[in-house]
Amino acid sequence: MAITKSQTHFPVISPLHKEEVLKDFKLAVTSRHASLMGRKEVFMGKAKFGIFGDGKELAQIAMAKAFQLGDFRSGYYRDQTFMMAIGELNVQQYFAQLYAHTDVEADPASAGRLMNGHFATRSIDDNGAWKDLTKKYNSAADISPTAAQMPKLLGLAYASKLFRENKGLKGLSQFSVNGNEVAWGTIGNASTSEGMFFESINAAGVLQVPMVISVWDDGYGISVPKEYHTTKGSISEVLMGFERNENEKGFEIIRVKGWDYEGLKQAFSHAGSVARTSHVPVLIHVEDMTQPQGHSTSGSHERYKSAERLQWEKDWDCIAKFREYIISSGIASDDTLDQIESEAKVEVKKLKEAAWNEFSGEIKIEIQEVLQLLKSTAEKSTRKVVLLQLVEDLSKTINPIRKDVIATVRKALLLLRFDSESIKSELKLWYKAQEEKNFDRYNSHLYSQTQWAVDKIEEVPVVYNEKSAMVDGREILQAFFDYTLEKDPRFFAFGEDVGKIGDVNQAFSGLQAKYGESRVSDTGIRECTIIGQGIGTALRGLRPVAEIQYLDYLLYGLQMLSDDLASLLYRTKGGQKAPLIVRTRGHRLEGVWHSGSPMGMILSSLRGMIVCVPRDMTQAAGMYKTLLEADEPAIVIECLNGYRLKEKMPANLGEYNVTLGKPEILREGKDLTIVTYGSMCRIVMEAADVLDEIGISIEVIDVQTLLPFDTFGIIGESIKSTNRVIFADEDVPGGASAFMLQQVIENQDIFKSLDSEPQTIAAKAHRPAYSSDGDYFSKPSVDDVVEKVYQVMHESNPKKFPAL
Ligand SMILES: Cc1ncc(C[n+]2csc(CCOP(=O)(O)OP(=O)(O)O)c2C)c(N)n1
Ligand SMILES: [Mg+2]
Repeated sequence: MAITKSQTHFPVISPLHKEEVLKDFKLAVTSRHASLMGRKEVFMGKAKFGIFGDGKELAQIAMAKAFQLGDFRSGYYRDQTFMMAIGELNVQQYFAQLYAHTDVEADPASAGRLMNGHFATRSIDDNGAWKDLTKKYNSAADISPTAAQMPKLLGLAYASKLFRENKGLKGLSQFSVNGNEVAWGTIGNASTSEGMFFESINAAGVLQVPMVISVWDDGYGISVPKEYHTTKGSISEVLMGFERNENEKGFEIIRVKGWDYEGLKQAFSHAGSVARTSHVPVLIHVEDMTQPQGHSTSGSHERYKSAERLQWEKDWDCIAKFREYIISSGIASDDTLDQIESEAKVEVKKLKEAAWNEFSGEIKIEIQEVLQLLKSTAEKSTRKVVLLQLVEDLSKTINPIRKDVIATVRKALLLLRFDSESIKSELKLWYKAQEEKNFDRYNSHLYSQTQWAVDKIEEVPVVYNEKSAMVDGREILQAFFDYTLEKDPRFFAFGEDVGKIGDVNQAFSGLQAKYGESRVSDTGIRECTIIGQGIGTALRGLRPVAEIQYLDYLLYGLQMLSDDLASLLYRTKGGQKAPLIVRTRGHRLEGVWHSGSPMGMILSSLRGMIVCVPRDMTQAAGMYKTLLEADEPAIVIECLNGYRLKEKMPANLGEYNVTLGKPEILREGKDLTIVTYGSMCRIVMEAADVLDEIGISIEVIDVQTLLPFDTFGIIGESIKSTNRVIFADEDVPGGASAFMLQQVIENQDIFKSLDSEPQTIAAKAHRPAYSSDGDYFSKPSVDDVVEKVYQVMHESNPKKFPAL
């Protein structure tokens, strides 16, 4: 299919068309004035930073016309006009986000948690239940890293394919109407240089999904012109090899100008129908866009654009061109357009002020309360003079924010430390109430707060009977996945080698043949978009298990997990969820890239996710069960060396679960507690036998999950009876072993119970060397554990345990 060349068409002007054009003009100028005033607000100090959608208005109005109920957008910070056009953002909300108003009503996208230009719709209600997404215009929740909207865009589109092809999903009417939904992406021209853009484009071409990706091409990425970003300076040129033809599937590629109102409408309408009806991905390269105010409030574009370029941007500004078009086609006069524009400007100003008044009004009330309290406290206190000084300072603050209020109270409480409780109790009470409110405003929703939180899932213990045979660990997983595929049509799994051979360790063996490709499938080698595919499908009500073949390769997908998935619930303040389960295997096999245990990396980057570290496949299956009943995103790290080890087949497979956050005592002992997880459990248990023979009794605890971490206080209780503790794992020193130590020391009140210094056992700081000797000299062995425990016992009783 040839590239559609952009040209201005002059349709017959009906009253209806005229009305539509003038409505579009009104929206374009409304959005433009919001951008212009937004920048001023930042320069006046009322907001910290601003990035705006000026210069991109027309294309977004055209995109909104093709966008239908049930569709999804996954885009970036320029899309304000689109969001306004679909009715999911009004001007007041736009300014509320700019000011960081923490009220969900005021800023439904992020409740003030994200800088402006980060859009989202709310797909779950306050109880965490899904809304009917087919009756809504949907936008995924934006994130700042360039091109990071792409991987989940693929997943949003892939969900439509599953809804169309998997007959078992037909009953899920609140998520899809026969897979008719299109996923619409937007991206800046410079951001197309990112690897994840190309990975997503390729995957969409392979999968043939209804994804329309529009490139807003304004010729720059901040100060860098497109010649430095893109081969031949044109992304549509570069992607021509992806174009479909009569014999081969691929992309529909369209090129259009950002100022061409009729051309844009035609392009988006065509793209929408191709994607919707035939599930063909479409790329729309929108050229000749401008940035009237430059990139953002961080700088001015006069620094890097020539006078000619700046003049060109004025001449080819899409609103100026739209105006010319309206006048030359006889739709309206200059005066009429002036009139519309000045009305729009007045309206924007009014709504901006309303947003400011609501935002600052809340804080003003808090200030009044604090001033009153401080004054009355000062009257009773010996620190009257300094307290009244605080009163004066706070009342004089220009554009005060919440920090000014709370910092004043905290200073006052420090000053009041010698005053009696009765003098300061009112102030303290007020502060405590604010702490709760501020927790909700700034710190809530890292994890689910609803009935689908993992800690709300009731425990069902594993049961064995006389028929329970000893089988390979992988057979337990296979039986569990079989059971779940049968039972839950929303459940599906995909990844490298997951389909035909049922994963490299065969936990899905035979299941593609049994349930079909829409349930168990192979993907290309593309970890980043495997995660995106999982996020996007989970955002649309499905229950994906996305497989990363080896834990060491999680790094390729980690960015999406960290930036997007782990922060989703938090950054929307409970407005969206994506209960994706990432399945992977690690800890021990062979060598530098197949035996890693980068748990510290995971713990630091994936707060917001559940981190499960099952010691065997029975525990793993129980954890999957819990996760599938809950709605929290999770990663499950199976033991790479455990698939062929024998385990007893549970009699209630698919029913029993594992309570997450609850460690299990694997062996009772009285001298020392060892806290560990995963493959290290077996090593520590072996060491326990050796130690037993020399008269040292150790208690072994498997934490089972690192996030959440021992919410039952089981480790602390154990230490209170053994009085000694070692935290052992096979991450680098200072990794997850240090995390476990910190969690127990800070949360379980053990300091006074300790008779010996708490210790950690970890791997060497480098990655493990190859082969069995490499493992022995890199990772903690039974001997290492024995010696470390012995050393602790020697220090406490050198007579009984002489130095080795
Ligand atoms: C991964 C990443 N690197 C760098 C940045 C900083 N950054 C923000 S916007 C931007 C330029 C993007 O240009 P383009 O994609 O053309 O979009 P435009 O702003 O021009 O619409 C850069 C480098 C970022 N947000 N994310
Ligand atoms: Mg650009």
